[in-house]
Amino acid sequence: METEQTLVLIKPDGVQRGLIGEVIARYEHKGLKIVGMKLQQLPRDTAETLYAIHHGKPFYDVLIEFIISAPIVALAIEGRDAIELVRILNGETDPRESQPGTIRGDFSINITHNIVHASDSPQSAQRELEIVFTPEERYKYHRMDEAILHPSVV
Ligand code: FUP
Repeated sequence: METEQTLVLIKPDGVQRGLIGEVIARYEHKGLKIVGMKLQQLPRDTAETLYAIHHGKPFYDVLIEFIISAPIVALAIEGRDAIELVRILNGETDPRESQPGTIRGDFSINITHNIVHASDSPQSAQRELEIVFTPEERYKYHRMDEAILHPSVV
């Protein structure tokens, strides 16, 4: 178990459907720590940098137009195994394959409008966090429940 940070974007559909609080609560209630957060309409060049890996794929243009169409909420999330835990909480990329209880399984039915983005590896987390957040925008603090969440290390 390693303490990691990961980038989450609550996509325009999550913001426009009033799901910001619901989505953030899922991560907070799990025991993960929000260390950075901002509402921002992504400039096109930032969106293209974030999704560079998908450039040239059939869904790329639709994905870019969608992600810049309204504000997103960017979250820097920290915790033990945060990268994997956040992706489990999010569910499968295609909401039709996502289990109930996951964010995508509970709130979406369309692969483009799938509510959330999350980094998929330590390398992509570092790259994506640095695109969206300056170092000063990621804060250090303790949650009051850390001793209960992680009893073995206290
Ligand atoms: P994820 O890591 O779950 O966000 O998924 P990907 O990085 O593979 O895909 C990024 C986004 O591209 C998805 F959130 C939605 C979109 N996408 C499609 O529209 N169609 C596809 O077949 C795959 C991805």
